[in-house]
Amino acid sequence: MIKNALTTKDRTERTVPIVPPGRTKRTVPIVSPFALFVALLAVCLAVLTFGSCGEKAEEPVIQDRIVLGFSQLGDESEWRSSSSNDVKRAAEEAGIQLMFENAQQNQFNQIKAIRSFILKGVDVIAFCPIVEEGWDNVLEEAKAAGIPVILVDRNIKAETEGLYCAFIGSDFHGEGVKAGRWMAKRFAGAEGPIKVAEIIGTENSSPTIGRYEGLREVFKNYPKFEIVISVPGDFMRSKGKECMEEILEKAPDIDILYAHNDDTAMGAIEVLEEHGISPESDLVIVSVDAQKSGLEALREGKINCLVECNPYIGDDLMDLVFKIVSGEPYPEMTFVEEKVYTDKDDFSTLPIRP
Ligand code: GYE
Repeated sequence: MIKNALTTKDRTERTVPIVPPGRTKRTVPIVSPFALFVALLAVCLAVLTFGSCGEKAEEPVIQDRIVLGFSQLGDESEWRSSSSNDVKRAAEEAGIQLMFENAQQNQFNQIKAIRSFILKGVDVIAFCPIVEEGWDNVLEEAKAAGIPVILVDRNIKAETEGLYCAFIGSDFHGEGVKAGRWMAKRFAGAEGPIKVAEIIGTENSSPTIGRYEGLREVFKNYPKFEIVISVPGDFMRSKGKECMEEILEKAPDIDILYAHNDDTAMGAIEVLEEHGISPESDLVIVSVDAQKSGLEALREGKINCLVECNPYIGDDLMDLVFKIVSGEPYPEMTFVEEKVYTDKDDFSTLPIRP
């Protein structure tokens, strides 16, 4: 169970008793504490300034929708675009006012965005932490301001507990395990050594750590697999190309390419083809995500196994936001459902990705 959850006291302090009717219109207006404070201050100042002249102070502006500050970590992959689009769609459909900031793959920008959400007095902050460490200070600030924080997609390592109230995303370790198990099955009759090259994602990020460790956990039981090279691809197609060039130079004789996401796999496939190596027959390729390009490559026989990572968590996130704001019980950990798609599947059953 989650260790960093806000205490019940923290949560109830933020409680606003509303029942969202149809999720589009509130019967009771929600007022951000900070907005209310600023509005009241403005009224007091107006009364002090104009009171003696007998003029009426202006009504405070009351925010009648829940305000969610969302810090997206960047734009590095197809998965990320799907995630951003889904959050925007779900917020609109739920009638939640979304303040969306894109950090362009920079932790400092994310911290800046979170600070700006705190200053604006949003009701809830959600963010996809680019790396696991370095969030304690800014999350302490959110906590001091009484603003609940939800981790979306990636996880963090915090030094103190109670810095966020919920997590919603994937089981990255489980994804690594699924990839390893599939490899073990595919190479069940084969003699070792079976040489694996790995293109990892962003260093020190939770998906990279989970997918890296999950695979190695399975391989402990199958010593015939040998990870001969592991290079950082930052989840980007362009870096996937660079990684594949490096792999071909340092370890040309591999049996399996394990890419931590579709974009790096696609970059690698491009390079393999440029070098006259067939992704269909010369090696086995395993990737994570199962977004549009990955699924197309699976259909074309260029990828053999796709471990799904589900970016469509917008609706669950908005549900969580409603529950937290209205003081209802809510799940502290939500893991989304994910499958494995392989070259042996009936392709007509594969999901269609936008
Ligand atoms: O797998 C990758 C993206 O954090 C789960 O980040 C996400 C990962 C996803 O860039 O494509």
